[in-house]
Amino acid sequence: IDLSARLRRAIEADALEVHYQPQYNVEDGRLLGAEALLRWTDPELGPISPGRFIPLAEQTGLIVELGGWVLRRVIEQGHRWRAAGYPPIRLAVNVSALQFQRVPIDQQVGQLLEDFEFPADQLELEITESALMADPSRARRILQRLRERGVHFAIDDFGTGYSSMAQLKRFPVDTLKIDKSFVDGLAEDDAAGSADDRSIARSIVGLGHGLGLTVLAEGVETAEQLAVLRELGCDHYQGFYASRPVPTLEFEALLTSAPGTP
Ligand code: G
Ligand code: G
Ligand code: MN
Ligand code: NA
Repeated sequence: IDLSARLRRAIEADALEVHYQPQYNVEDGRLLGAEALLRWTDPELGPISPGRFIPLAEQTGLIVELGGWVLRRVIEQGHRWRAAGYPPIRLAVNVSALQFQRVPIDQQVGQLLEDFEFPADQLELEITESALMADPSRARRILQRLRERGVHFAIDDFGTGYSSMAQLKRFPVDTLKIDKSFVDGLAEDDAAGSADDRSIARSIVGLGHGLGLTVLAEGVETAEQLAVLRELGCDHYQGFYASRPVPTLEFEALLTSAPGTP
């Protein structure tokens, strides 16, 4: 059977998994939230990366079910953590561009928040610039509706797209995520591009703060990168330096032992 039939089967059988990558405050190392990241292991083919199956789900229309599945799974998990008395954190869920175009996520998310009595302000949706720019007025309406309920929005992979400041300030977003590609070279002395990466990161922090937004750096792998981000005034970060995306139980251990950088 083909890969998309396997994926459909996996969704129906609840055989996908969500891993959580913690997000921290740069200044004091406090655990603030986590990005939910899908993981799929096919019984015969082994692990298949979301970089492969998300585009497939988009092509086949399965993204509707898949997107709904991951939102439900994360909100349900968030509800459980709340009920169990874990400290409140914000959970971030990726919404792909085609998913955003095809699924009325305002309705989908609104319903799930009600079903699980989940506080809207503990949910963040990550969207790319290109998803917003495909149909800016529709995007604005959808974001507005969810923002009114309290849902947060982050712009994922920021800096790799082409949105202008003028466009950006018209969307009710809360966070800019500095793309990993600009974080990679942040701390290398004299390496080609490292001065550029620092300039870009500095500009994004300035732009974000100028618009009243939080700025988060992703893909932070070293203490040196984190030190540069602290110098630049970047607010939050995630990355292998602190933690990889981890399964639910491991994340619970992090929640229990919070706060603190590793
Ligand atoms: O976790 P990893 O780095 O392998 O993810 C690869 C890509 O897949 C990233 O771009 C990430 O945003 C995307 N991705 C992971 N989980 C989800 C998900 O639940 N929904 C969507 N739309 N994309 C996801
Ligand atoms: O596109 P998006 O930003 O959602 O993708 C997040 C992806 O980046 C996930 O697949 C996650 O596993 C990966 N990731 C997170 N932190 C790091 C890191 O420090 N280094 C590397 N190489 N990948 C990371
Ligand atoms: Mn993301
Ligand atoms: Na990203």
